[in-house]
Amino acid sequence: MKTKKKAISLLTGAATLLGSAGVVDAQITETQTPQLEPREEESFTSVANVKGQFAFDQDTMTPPDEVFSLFGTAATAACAKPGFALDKAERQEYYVNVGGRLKKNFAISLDKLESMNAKSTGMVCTCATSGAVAMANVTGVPVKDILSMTKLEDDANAIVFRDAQGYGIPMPLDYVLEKEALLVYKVGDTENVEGLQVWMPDTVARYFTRQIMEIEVLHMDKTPEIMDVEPQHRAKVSIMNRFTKSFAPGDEIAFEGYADDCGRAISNIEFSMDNGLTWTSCETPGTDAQKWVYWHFSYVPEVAGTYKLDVRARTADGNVSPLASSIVFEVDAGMTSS
Ligand SMILES: Nc1nc2c(c(=O)[nH]1)N[C@H]1C(S)=C(S)[C@@H](COP(=O)(O)O)O[C@H]1N2
Ligand SMILES: [Mo]
Repeated sequence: MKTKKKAISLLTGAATLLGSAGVVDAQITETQTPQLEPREEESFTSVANVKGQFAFDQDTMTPPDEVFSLFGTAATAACAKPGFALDKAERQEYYVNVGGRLKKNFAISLDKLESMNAKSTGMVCTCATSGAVAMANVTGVPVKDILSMTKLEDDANAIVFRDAQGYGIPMPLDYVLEKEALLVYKVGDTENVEGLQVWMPDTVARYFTRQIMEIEVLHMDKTPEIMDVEPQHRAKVSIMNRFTKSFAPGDEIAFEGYADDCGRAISNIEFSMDNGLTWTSCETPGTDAQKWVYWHFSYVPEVAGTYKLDVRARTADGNVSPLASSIVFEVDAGMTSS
């Protein structure tokens, strides 16, 4: 899978239509275009009811090194501070303080955590304020197992995972236990270079504190509410291709990308090649809502031209992506089909 960092160059036309949505995170949202926005008449070769070969899976994973840096780029600087890798000595000294509304405060080392019963599971990490999503098989210790090392005070109703700078957002304690939040030290087969990160299903990345130094169990007057993805990032969809050359008429072009709705099942991936006038809807039956949908769509252009493919997702509960993902590609008659 290619990174999404090189995304923009092909799509400079899209950026001007974004309005305020583009400000937060230019690199990623530039590949997503609002659907109902009036557009200038552009000279794209229009194909109504585009036909192609569709397939999907839920096992495609983000390469671990991209998971660690996915959101820590300039693109999402507004939302995530870049982390840093621990060296060997720092890893050996790494420990987490666990305290707050507990009968007994304690500290636990990374070594000790790695020797406990581990749980591995496929999970999505989705940014609330951009199109970024990572899908990984993560390994860690359930937060529940850490807390069971002591007793909680009766009034405990919230929990926060903080880094050394104090970054962390309180969550309802029940929620974290019910979602089986994990203190993750391994992503795929790779040691988490930043130490510990909290991951949990159905929850946006801002809760996934990296380089956890402290876990505090809290009593709050009002139990905090869990934030969802921003409305324009519901039913998130992204095209992962980065084309560097033209195609020839008759070439099969294999598009691919992901779709995710933060814990809600995706039911269809939809494609348009006439600027959203007609959509070809492909069903994704039986999807696991805790994993992204990784889709493939192959299309064979018959004539030369400049084309634009728009992709959007539909959820089982009837939501359609407010932002389609778009890619422009050239089919050049001078090229010979490969
Ligand atoms: N320590 C720490 N963890 C953090 C953040 C942060 O600023 N500091 N940002 C959160 C947000 S908003 C996102 S999108 C993800 C980014 O994760 P990554 O940079 O490791 O890919 O980290 C989350 N965890
Ligand atoms: Mo984020």
